[in-house]
Amino acid sequence: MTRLLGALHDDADQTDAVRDGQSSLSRHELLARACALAAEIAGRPVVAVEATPTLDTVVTITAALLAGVPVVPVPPDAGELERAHILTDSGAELLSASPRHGAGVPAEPDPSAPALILYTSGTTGPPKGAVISRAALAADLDALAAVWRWTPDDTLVHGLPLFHVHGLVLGVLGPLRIGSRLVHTGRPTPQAYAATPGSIYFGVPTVWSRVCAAPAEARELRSARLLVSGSAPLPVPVFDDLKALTGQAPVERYGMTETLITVSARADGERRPGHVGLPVPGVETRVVDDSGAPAEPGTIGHLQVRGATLFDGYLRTGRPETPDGWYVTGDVATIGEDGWHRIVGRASTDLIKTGGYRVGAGEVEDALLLHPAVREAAVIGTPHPDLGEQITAYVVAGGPTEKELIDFVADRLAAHKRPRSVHLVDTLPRNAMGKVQKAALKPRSGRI
Ligand code: MCA
Ligand code: AMP
Repeated sequence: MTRLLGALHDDADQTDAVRDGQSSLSRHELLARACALAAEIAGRPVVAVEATPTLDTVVTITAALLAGVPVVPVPPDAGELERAHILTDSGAELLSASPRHGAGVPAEPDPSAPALILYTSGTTGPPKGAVISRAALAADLDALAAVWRWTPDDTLVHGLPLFHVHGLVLGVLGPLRIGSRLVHTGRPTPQAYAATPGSIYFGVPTVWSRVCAAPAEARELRSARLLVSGSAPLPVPVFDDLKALTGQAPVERYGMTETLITVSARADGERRPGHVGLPVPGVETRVVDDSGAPAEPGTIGHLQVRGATLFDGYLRTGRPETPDGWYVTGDVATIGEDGWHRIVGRASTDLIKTGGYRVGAGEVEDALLLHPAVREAAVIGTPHPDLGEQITAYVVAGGPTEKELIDFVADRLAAHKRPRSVHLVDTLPRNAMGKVQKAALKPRSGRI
């Protein structure tokens, strides 16, 4: 399909192609509104969009993609520090949608052109802008369409945020390329999913865990075709409960902002608890040992990926990769004899996954250190029954309470980057070189 959002240009209209809690748009209406806005923004170097979970966001991002203008979705709850960083670093102008009427469909931009700049956390420093090309988006969505047998007959239901790969690329651009309907529920609650008929439902493990905790709502999903889980490890008990309550096992898939979705279970194949499946078409994977040599099947090592879905690189710094073009994911995994992948964990303790959000420990530490009374800070992920991991901070400070420090971070960074708990301590454990020993904090979590 030559156009990135191919189905949007189909003659066959759908009266409610995209719907949120309040209203809906047909394909023709979405295309007309987006073309009008595209005519206004064409030629700008890069635009930013306040990515609220609304149809306006869908229209604005669609317009930028039609115009070939790279778009930066900004988390609506980003605190002042994070927002300023994203806008300054990308040089993007924040768009407010006020389209005129009656513009034609612009010419399709080159597939190699950048489509999205998604800000994502590293282990240290502020988030980096990952540049994702139109070709990578198209390759990934086509691969998932094949693997999940995702067609125009499907109705996708989800309530995920529109500023990450999961909710935006799969959750909005997927339907606009493939032609399925999309219903966005605003928030991904069990009640909203149960009340919204559909054939495919997307969720992060926290969403599925909450669905299982609401059995009446879970049973409403029995008529779905696919329940897809990703963005973080799906605990085996949640896999089992979901299967028991809905009559079907979830389809797990694995990915990253930098690589898009690279490994998945098939719609018509096995679904194995604790495993994320096989590489999708166009993607190669391998597991290597500490020396970089390929690991034996079933052996734990470092997961690397290569192929058509990789990002172009971070803004200004490019794409880190091995000399033969493999992207080092930072995830520790096994690939069995039969090719099935199991994600074991992350190589670094400084990337935390909380509710499916990726949070860099360094970014939260830097925010805490801006507080005049904070002398030292160490942030780690600790197990949380609902969120997978929670953000836990150990802080050496004279004066502020735990709540003051949580609120201090919340003012500066997105809400999910707030520590859930702050332990005020006299000193942080350090090695002879003066480096904080985070491993020494982990076992003592909650007891300092
Ligand atoms: C949160 N709250 C707090 C604190 N933290 N209150 C006090 N102190 C804190 N430290 C508040 C929240 O503001 C909220 O309040 C309430 O507690 C509940 O918060 P929470 O438990 O976090 O639940 P939630 O707000 O319902 O969010 C859970 C969620 C959310 C819906 C699962 O985490 C989510 O949308 N996750 C999706 C992330 C995602 O899309 N990741 C994809 C990345 P109030 O209720 O008043 O607001 S892309 C990716 O990973 C790759 C490519 C892939 O593979 O997909
Ligand atoms: P992000 O860039 O926010 O997309 O986060 C990517 C990270 O999420 C990966 O490097 C993994 O650590 C984690 N992740 C994504 N999907 C899965 C999954 N199905 N199972 C385990 N971890 C996952």
